[in-house]
Amino acid sequence: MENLEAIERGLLARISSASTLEALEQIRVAALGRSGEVTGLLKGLGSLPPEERKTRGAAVNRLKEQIEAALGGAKSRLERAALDARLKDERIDVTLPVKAETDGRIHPISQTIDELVAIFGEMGFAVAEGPHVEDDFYNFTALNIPPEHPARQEQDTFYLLGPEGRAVEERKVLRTHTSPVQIRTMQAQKPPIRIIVPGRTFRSDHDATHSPMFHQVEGLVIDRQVHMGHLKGCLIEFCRAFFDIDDLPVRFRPSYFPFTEPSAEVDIGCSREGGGLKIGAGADWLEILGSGMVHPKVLANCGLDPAEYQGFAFGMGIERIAMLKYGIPDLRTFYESDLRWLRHYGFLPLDQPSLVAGSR
Ligand code: 2NL
Repeated sequence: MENLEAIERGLLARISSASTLEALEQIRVAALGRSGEVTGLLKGLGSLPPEERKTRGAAVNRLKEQIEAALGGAKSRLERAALDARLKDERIDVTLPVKAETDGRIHPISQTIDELVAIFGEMGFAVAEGPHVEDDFYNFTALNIPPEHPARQEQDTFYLLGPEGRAVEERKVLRTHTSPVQIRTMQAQKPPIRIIVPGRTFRSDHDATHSPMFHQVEGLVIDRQVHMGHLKGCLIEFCRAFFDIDDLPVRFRPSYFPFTEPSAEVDIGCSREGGGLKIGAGADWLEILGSGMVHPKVLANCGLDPAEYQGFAFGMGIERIAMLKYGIPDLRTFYESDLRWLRHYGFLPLDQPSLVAGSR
């Protein structure tokens, strides 16, 4: 009969010298597997007389438990060692400075949108987006834009070709402003609503100061008891944050839009001495955005009761405010994909906009 102590000594020695999990697994199979050494001892018990089987059985089972415990211990030891090796191997130095010299640049339009999101986000606005191809209803009718309004003319708006003889109300248009997204939001959500909508817009216009595709940001606030004071406070705060000038003069001038009543255009102070334009205090004014209290008819068109809810809205061109802030002289250069232009006017990925950093 085999010497159990010798078997145990042999197996324990092999287990403690196993240097990989794979080697350990081979030892386990050789000892406890279907045709393993210890398994063989257990199988052999059946042919022993009852008395001997009892004492021998207890000893073989003790051996089996010893080996299992030793295998478990060795497995933990090897796993820990493997983890330590990986941690050492894959260690990264998080204190290394980031690699800032990259050829990639953030386009000024993207940067400006990120800045708008940072500023209005801090004021509690969410960002909303919607389709570029719109129904006449969302782009014009819901906004109280009458059927004969010049903006609806073929020469100003891109109409999509559709089935022959499609009724005027069913015509699809490339949205001429981002307002349809606000209409959709008012239909879908209950007030209070505080959103900004940055995005592409399209008008059939192409010259030195107009591009057929350009970007707008509009804002919408709807709640009970919203008034012109909220509009003014919000937009003064925005202008000062965006241009990073704490005492920037801001002026509200009466205006007209079909979708707001009353309406106001917003100007900021500037000076034009010596040919150059400088934003800040000065003798001149520069128009930068349009705004107003949402027209009661627009609220009603969206299913809101104007006696219960009011709100204000505003809109501005992103190219225009980006050109003013970053001194970009020509609108057309935004879309030329000129890498030298992008290297000059673009932003590094690490120029993260934030409100405190003057959104720069
Ligand atoms: C401008 C002026 C403006 C709005 C946009 C708006 C949207 C809804 C309801 C009421 Cl859904 N108003 N938008 C209001 C006033 C001015 O934009 O000069 N944009 C470039």
